[in-house]
Amino acid sequence: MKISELQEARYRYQPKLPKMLRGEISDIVAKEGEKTESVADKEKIRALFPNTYGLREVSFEKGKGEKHKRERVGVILSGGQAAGGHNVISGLYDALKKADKENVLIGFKGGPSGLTDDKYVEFDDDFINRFRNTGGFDIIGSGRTKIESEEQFKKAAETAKKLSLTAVVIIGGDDSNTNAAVLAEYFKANDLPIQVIGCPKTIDGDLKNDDIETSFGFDTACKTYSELIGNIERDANSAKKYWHFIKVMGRSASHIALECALETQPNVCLISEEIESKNMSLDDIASFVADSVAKRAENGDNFGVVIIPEGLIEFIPDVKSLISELNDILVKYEKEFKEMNQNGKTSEFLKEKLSPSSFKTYSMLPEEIQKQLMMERDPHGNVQVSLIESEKLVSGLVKKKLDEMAKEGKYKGKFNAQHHFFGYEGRCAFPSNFDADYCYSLGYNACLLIQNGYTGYLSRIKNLSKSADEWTAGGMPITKMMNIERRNGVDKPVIKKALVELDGKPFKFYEKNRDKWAVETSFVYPGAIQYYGPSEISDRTTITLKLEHE
Ligand code: FBP
Repeated sequence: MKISELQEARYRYQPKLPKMLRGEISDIVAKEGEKTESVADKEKIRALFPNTYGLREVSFEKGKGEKHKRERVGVILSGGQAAGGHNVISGLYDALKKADKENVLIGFKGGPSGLTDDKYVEFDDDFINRFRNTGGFDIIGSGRTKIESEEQFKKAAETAKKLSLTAVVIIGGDDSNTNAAVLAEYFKANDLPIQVIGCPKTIDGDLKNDDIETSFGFDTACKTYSELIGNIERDANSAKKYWHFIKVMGRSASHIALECALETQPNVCLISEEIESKNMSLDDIASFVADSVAKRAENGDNFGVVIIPEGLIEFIPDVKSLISELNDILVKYEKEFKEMNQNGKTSEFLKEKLSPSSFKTYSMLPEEIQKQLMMERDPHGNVQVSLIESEKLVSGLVKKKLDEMAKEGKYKGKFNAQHHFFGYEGRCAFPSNFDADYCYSLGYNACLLIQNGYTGYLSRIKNLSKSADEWTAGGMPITKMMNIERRNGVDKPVIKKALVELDGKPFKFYEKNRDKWAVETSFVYPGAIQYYGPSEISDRTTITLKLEHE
């Protein structure tokens, strides 16, 4: 198979480990901290996880450890791709082999279903070496299966017993690590000596808290999108004839949109969390963007860039209520909807079932968006926002608003819109040095958690705004991050998503500058990810992480 020169060079890149993880595995010891409680719904989560609730936080430090047991570990890549997944696996593999050459790493194919359906490969050096420091999840593939039925648990246990597994590592986002917590609890409750460790993955950046400073993949995805947005800004500033509406991934939280805005300084960046907190309607959003378009037109600048977070639609309060009602209705009347898709009587049916205010919101939306809102939910009950063309929705509303303003003599300009969606482009790029190092460390550290007997923990590497030398390693009980949320019409224990904090430093920085950016052309062109060269360029991380932790 032909490989690129960059891939060839990246095979030789040695990811940086925190200083404290270097040296012999047996020279690292675990130190336990405080007992933990879940972030919310304590009693309910405690009752659902009687064997894995309230565990203590763990930090690793240098010291004289004991001889560890022999391991046979299975690893799963779960959910959406994020740059660095291959490095989590190579870090885990290297640590296992360093601890004992006889240790075995097995990769389950196609996500969590690989475990329930007994589909796996066993890794060796040649296999792993072909994937070091590369993007993608193609080493074993990924999937979004939710392990929740008794039958799935039994099948997972059968596979694990058949393969004599001592542990399973799940590399995933909030939903996938919820799977990890549930599986850890099941194994414990059934006296099965199989540990479960999670690793925080998601480009969305919403799996974070005091312990998990960022999820992997966020850094690479934001840098990739920011490069493209910067290129578009430069094109806009050259041609001076288009307003570009750019939707960026991030199913729920707006961390990606915000980071890209901090990197590229567009004219407008919508932040879903702010829209929700200010109770902004679709009309308010249109006025907000149209205001920038009109002010720039007064200066003769009929061009600009607007960044829209993928999850926007679910945060507009009236649309949010509509979606929540639709979620319940779609589950309750599944059969009827299948029939209706053929006879086109959806609107009449919804008029009967939705509340009057939600039906009004539904009726205001363009037909395409109405259809997109009715599309099948993912296996975790989420609306598939990547399929909703909110960039077109917003530009359409802005155009309407500008037409009204023109009639009132408040706008004289030209408005031509271009639309973009940057999502899949950023998930499988070669991991930035940050993600390559972070992921390798997460995988390596997962092995230490296993060797020290922990289960139901998330691999935790901290101090990430400093150089890798100063990073620290440990583990955090997954139940600490959980709360109860309504999914597919049912209350479920899930990891609480971290949304953009409106009093956090990244948003405050944006808020302070946005009025200027809205009118002036303050674009910044970040350029492509650099893998080699001066460390201040090739190892730099996101502005978000820097602002949050400096
Ligand atoms: P994860 O939460 O699994 O990491 O996935 C996030 C994401 O990339 C979102 O940004 C996006 O909305 C979604 O996946 C797309 O899912 P799919 O790959 O199934 O189309």
